[in-house]
Amino acid sequence: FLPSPKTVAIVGCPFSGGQSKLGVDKGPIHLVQAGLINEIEELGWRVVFDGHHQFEDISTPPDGIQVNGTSDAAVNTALDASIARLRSPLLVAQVCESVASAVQAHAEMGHLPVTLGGDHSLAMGTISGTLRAYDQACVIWIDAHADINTIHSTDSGNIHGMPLSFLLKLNPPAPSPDSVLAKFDWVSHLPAERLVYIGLRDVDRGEKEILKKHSIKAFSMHEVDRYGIGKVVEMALDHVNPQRDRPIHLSFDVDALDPSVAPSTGTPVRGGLTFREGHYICEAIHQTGLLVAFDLMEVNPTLADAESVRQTVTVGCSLVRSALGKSSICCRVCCQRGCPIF
Ligand code: HAR
Ligand code: MN
Ligand code: MN
Ligand code: MN
Repeated sequence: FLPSPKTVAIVGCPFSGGQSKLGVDKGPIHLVQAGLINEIEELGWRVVFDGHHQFEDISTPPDGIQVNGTSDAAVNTALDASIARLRSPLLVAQVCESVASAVQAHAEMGHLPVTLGGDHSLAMGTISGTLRAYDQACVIWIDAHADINTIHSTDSGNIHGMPLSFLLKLNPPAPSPDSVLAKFDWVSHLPAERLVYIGLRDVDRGEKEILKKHSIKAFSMHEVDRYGIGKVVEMALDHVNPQRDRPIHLSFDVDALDPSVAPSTGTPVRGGLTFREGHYICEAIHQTGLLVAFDLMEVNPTLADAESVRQTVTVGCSLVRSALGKSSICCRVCCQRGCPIF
C-alpha cells in the first residue's frame, strides 16, 4: 500500500470553525509561503498541490439554521440541549466531509496526504479519508489535549476539542435524519485500540473518564519524562501496531510542543514536547515505513509577535520534513538504493 512513485499531496485547509479564535485558518497559507513544498521536493518526493481548499460554498449554513446547533426547533431533551451548545456543527461537519473526500481520493491514488490546518476538528475528515482508503489504519495523536469530548462532556462546545469522540463513535446516535448529529454520520469508525496519544497534559475531567472507560492508551508528558521519547514511541507503536503492519495516520497538533518552541497556537500549555522530542516522533514514524497520512494542525500565525510566528511556522515545516524522511546524517542519494544507516 505504500505510495509509489512516492508522491505527497498537500491538502491546505484554511478553516477555523472548530474553535473560536480567528487566524488559525491562515496557518496553511503561511506554511506553504515559507517554502514547504520546495523543501518536500528536495527530499525526493513529487508534490501535488492544487491550491488551498476553498470552503466558501459551504461557509454559510443553510437558511434557518443558526451558527450553533439549534434550529428553530424547541429544546426538549438533554440531547437537544447538548447539541445546542455545539459551535458551528453544520459548518464543521460539511467542511470535514469534503476534507475526507479529498484525503481519500489522494490516498487511493497512492499519494501521501499532508493536511495543513486549520483547527484540529479537521482530523475528523482526514482520518475518515485515511480509513476509507486503508481500513486497518491506526492513529497516533500528538497533542497537549485529548480532543475526545463528547457532545455531553464538552464545556466549550468547540468541536476541535471533540473530533475523536466522533471517530470513535462515542456520541449518541442521531435521533432523526434531520438532526444536527446526523450530519456526522459519514465519519468513519476508528476502533479505540487503534488510537494512541503522546504529549497530553491538559485533559478535561470528562475526557479522563472516557479514556479510562474505553481503555485508550495515552502517553502524557509524565510518561515522556519517565521513559524518554524513544521508549514512548516504541511503546505507542507496540500498542496500536504490534505487528508493524498497519498503515499509520500521524495527527500532529503543534500545541503538543512546548510554547517556547511553538508559541503561535490557540491553546498553548506549558510543559510540552521539546523541539527534538517533536522531531523524534516524526523521524521514528517515518522509519517504520508505514506512514500513509500526516496532519499538521493548529498553527495560528495571527497569535503572538512576528518572531514567534516565524518560529512556529518554521518548526511546523520542519516537523513535516522529518515525517517525510529528512535525516540529520543520511544523504538522499543512498536512500534510493538502500541506505546503510536507515
Ligand atoms: N478540552 C478543551 C475543549 O474541549 C480544549 C480543547 C482544545 N484545544 C485544542 N485541541 N487545541 O487540541 O474545549
Ligand atoms: Mn488538538
Ligand atoms: Mn491541542
Ligand atoms: Mn541515505
